[in-house]
Amino acid sequence: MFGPFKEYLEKELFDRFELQSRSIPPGLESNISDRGKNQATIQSWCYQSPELRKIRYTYIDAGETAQVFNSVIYPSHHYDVPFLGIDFLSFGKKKILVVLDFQPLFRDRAYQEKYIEPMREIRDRYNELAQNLEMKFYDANQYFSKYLLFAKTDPDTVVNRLFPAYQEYIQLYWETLAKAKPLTDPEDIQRIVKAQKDYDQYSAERDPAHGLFSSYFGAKWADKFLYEFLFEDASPLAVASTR
Ligand code: BLA
Repeated sequence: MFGPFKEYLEKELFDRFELQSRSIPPGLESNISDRGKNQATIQSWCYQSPELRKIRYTYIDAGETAQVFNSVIYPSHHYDVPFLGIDFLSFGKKKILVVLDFQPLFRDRAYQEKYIEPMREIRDRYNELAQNLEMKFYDANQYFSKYLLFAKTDPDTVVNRLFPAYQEYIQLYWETLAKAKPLTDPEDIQRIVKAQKDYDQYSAERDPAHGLFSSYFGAKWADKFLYEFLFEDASPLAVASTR
């Protein structure tokens, strides 16, 4: 269902950046859960470039039961540019949830003007994908922008509306990155290091995918995948022990 989205992102990345592979801890690159006819595979890819310190994406293919495409792009610590966050999920073809955003590191007016306002024009042309749904796991005011695409939708809309919207957001993201001025003051850079780490901690603690990963691959693998790959700058501490 989301194959063309993954291929588009991949081609863009390879055409535009000098990518180097970034290692994924052994055993986490892929996994297969074989429960008779409900086979599920998960596969992940990870790269870096001078501008982007971590580019990761994951595809879960459980046939008709579940299709998931998830990605986060982390800019270098020399840029205060938001993360590009992608989370597209389809369960049994009936329940399709899509989230796409420039995930802000900071929430002040100047940051908002610079990095979030430019999304507005695109968002306004894809109203049906911006449904203002309530968030149950995350706080919409933490690491989400006010122009995120967040929708419960159907396969036709995925092809005819989400795909063009996705391409426009990604193009805007590359433009944003190209325009960004690298930070040079070590204090400014440290502020980004901290903000990106806080995002990993927040995300690891709340990720609604833990249950999904556990059900296919077991809780131990799920914890490892979250804390050693997806959000590797988070420390497991409290949360892992309560699971
Ligand atoms: C929700 N994301 C979800 C859900 C799952 C995932 C299972 C719950 C769906 C439901 O309501 O049943 C899946 N999350 C994943 C997977 C990975 C993951 C497979 O991290 C990793 C491989 N989530 C993100 C990113 C964004 C994001 C980058 O990982 C930003 C675009 C958003 N996912 C997001 C939001 C929800 C969600 C906003 C709804 C959560 C809520 O209601 O609070």
